Amino acid sequence: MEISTETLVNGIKSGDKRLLGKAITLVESKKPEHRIQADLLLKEILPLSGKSIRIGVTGVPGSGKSTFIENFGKLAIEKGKKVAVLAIDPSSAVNKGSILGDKTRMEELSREENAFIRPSPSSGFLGGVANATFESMLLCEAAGYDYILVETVGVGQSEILVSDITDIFLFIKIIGGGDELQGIKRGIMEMIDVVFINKVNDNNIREAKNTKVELMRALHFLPSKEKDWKIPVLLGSALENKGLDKVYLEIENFINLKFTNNNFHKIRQEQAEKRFDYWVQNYILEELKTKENSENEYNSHKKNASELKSNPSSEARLWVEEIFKKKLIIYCLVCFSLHIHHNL
Ligand SMILES: Nc1nc2c(ncn2[C@@H]2O[C@H](COP(=O)(O)OP(=O)(O)OP(=O)(O)O)[C@@H](O)[C@H]2O)c(=O)[nH]1
Ligand SMILES: [Mg+2]
Repeated sequence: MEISTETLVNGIKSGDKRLLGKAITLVESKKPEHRIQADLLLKEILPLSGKSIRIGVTGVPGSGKSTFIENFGKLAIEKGKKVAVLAIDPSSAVNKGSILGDKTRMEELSREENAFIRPSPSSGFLGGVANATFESMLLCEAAGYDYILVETVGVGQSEILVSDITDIFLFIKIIGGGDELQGIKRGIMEMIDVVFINKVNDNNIREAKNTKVELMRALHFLPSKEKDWKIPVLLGSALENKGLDKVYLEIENFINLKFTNNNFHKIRQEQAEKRFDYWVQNYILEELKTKENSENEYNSHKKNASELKSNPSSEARLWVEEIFKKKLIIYCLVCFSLHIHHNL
């Protein structure tokens, strides 16, 4: 990356979308030299970040997440907000394709001066993709975006990753279909703060209302994520711009309640702690593998696990214990030789 950190910082501060895009490319990069510059950049912009409302949007493929984000984004802009859109796409870690990037969606929103749209990182491991999205979020916040919408692309794990980096979680549901059919597991239901039943029109309003009753019944049995919050189930159409104002209002209500309950910053801190622990594990593994010259041992233990010769957890413990024993022996040898040297 030829662009200096200073240029990137100034570009972000002045709202230059091209430089914001370059900065995001930098934090997405896995090259060690890029990582060093990314850390410097993040250090500079961190004091300017944190002021946005981070909104996660989930729902089965085709439920209308992108359509929702596009029209909701336009609504927020009408209300004077700046809107950034990011995506988490762990499936691209496997197929290396960027789903959001391939589609010419959100065209109208992308033409707005106060909108910034970034397709999902095109490759990486699960946690890495989420981390890149989180850091991209910080950059967008420093650039003055008030609302950051994160679309989950792909199914399953992406919801957990998104809920770990956002303040509010929106579920775009289609009419009918059991929750199992919609791929919505109990664990994901527990993360939801607001539900929007999409694609509702005059012809299916009865069905939509039945879906609402069913869903409210299911939600009733779940523990409340936020004290005094009753998850609203709203009906509307993202495409026809119906009901989006109600979602806007409920988002405001939810965020205000989080502040009243003193949970807004508390939860962000907990999320940061979780990320910290995640990276500690990652970096320790990296260090052990590379610096302790134990990559071969690592691979051989891993092979034992993968060939089902032994239990993965026992095998992992064995490898770690071996490394620390080796370190202890070296330490004892050093101490011993210093001791002899001292006594001579
Ligand atoms: N009739 C109707 N169609 C809608 C509505 N909202 C979205 N759609 C259509 O549903 C299709 C899928 O919408 P998307 O917004 O791409 O859905 P998505 O959830 O982002 O899909 P993936 O990103 O592929 O998971 C598109 O053809 C939209 O035009 C709606 O309110 N009414
Ligand atoms: Mg989409």
